[in-house]
Amino acid sequence: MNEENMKKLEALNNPKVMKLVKEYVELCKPEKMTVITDSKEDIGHVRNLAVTNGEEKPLKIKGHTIHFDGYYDQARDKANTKVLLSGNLCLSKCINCGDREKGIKEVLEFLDGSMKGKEMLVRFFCLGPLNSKFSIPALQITDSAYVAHSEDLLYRSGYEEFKRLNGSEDFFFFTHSAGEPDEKGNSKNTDKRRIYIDLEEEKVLSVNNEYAGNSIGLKKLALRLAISKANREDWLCEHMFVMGVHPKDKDRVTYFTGAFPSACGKTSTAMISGQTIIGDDIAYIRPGEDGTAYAVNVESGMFGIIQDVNPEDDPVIYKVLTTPRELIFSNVLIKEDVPYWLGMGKELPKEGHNFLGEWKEGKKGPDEKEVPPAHKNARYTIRINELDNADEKADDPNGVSVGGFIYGGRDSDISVPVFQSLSWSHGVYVGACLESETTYAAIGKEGDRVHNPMANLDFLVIPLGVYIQNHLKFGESLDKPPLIFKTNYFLKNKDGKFLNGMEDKKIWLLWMEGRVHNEFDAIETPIGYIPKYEDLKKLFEDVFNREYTREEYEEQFKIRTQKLLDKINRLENIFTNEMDIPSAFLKHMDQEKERLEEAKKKE
Ligand code: GTP
Ligand code: SPV
Ligand code: MN
Repeated sequence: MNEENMKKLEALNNPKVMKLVKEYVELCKPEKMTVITDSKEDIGHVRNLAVTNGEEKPLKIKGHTIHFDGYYDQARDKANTKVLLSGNLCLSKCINCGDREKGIKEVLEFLDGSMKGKEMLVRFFCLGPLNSKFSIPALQITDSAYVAHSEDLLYRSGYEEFKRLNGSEDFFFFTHSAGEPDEKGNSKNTDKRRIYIDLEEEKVLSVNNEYAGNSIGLKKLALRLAISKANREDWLCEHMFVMGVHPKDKDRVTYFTGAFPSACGKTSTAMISGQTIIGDDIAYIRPGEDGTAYAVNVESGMFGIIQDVNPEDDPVIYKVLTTPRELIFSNVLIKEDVPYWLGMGKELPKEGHNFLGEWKEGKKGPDEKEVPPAHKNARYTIRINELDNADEKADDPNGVSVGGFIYGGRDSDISVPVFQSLSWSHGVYVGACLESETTYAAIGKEGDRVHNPMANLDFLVIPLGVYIQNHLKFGESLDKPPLIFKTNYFLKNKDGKFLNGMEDKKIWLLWMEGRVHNEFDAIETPIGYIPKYEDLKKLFEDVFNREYTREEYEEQFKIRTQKLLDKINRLENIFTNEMDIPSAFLKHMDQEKERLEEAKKKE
């Protein structure tokens, strides 16, 4: 450790930081170690290192770079992500747990010498706005300049925040190593990829991977630690966007948060034209002094899905991706320093460079599968405060008062495009019963319908029953809890065609906003309140100047009674195998079943 680095660490006056850094330098054996403060020079060093060490390459547009993850490292690895618990405990059927002692021993062995010949970066960040009751300081050690650079785009710098800690041990800690590189520079030993979460010491150890969802401590790894912290401290930590909804010709903004499973619509919703974005992935939510819920974006940037971003469907994002700014593309196709991706609205080149390496049409990967030009889970990384549609309260340490929660998933044949729950506790039931088809954002089969409570299943580290109880309690503690809505953008007709266009979600959003202000009547159905045809017709006319027909409405908003009953049956099987499911939740399930059976008799 040279003098300059030592000084930077000493200035923090934090024995735990000092101890951890020394411990992991000794274990990982990097060639060099650099402590990065919040200064422009230090952060610039990380950005340059990512290019000089080959993890990123500059592209044609100023500030844009490309990073490729390894062929087998294109999504979150659920199987090798485990919550470590002492004494063979299991939290829930749906949570991947492992023995703590064995797990730590295993991952420390993989980390031993993992940074040989590389530069270890020591980073300080703040989860949530600076100097706020929401904020959680986080220490990240990594040998990947791409990971550290991504974190500079995605999170608030926290070296100064660590000084304010005054030596406290209360921070999250993440160690990551990409491990030994292969000939392309990617993690070689993906069979030894591990992401182990230690709730006891609030740390996560991650090795032999680069894909952001596995490597970036502050993203989904911190989400898991924060869910445990929120459980202890009575607030909520959710896989949610935070956005401002701005109704036309009205001088007001209403804030919404929305939970959708990975690749199911958070970014697409938060970036709808005419609205403002605070965050697109993770929110901390606490009760405010005025009796409403307050939310902040944990992050300050976006790691967004690029597939299907085109000038017609996502004009706001498309412009961001095609103008100069600091931006990292990952796993798209590159030809002559220009990026191409699936669904971008123009023809893609037949050859170029992608996550396989040199690629041309028809080429097969090491698994003998034909390789598409760009990966479905290809993404872009940007800062939110540079966007024209960034909300003015994006960094407000108090957060924003939330008018509504939205839950949504990929559901081709059951749920209506939008409805409002009957009450807070019924809304918790609706969120906890969310089902969605699996996507390319996690390794494994796509398109399987799975139960994904609050879109947070992959990140749960507390028993499902406790998680649901916390939501019930949270709403009860508020004078004015957010209204809870459910959306479904993915309803299809018999021929497999989507019943709604991409932009239709704007109408659902404006309807929900109006409901928060008591501006629309609604129809009570067995599942909750659905919009009246007349209100949607007017909204479609006002916003898109398009006719929304009664036939469209009837096909989209019919209550599919039998399918809903089948769904309850599926979920009953899951919930009876879980411990401590709150009785209020089970009562909603029984009551909804009764209402649906009644309705069925009348059909
Ligand atoms: P993570 O970043 O993985 O947490 O996901 P996200 O929830 O932010 O996903 P995102 O909004 O980026 O959704 C990605 C995919 O959903 C894209 O492939 C979109 O084309 C598709 N999508 C979003 N909105 C709609 C919609 O209204 N209709 C249809 N059919 N597809 C949509
Ligand atoms: C998700 O998978 O939900 C994402 C991308 O937002 S990441 O968690 O970074 O893999
Ligand atoms: Mn996500």
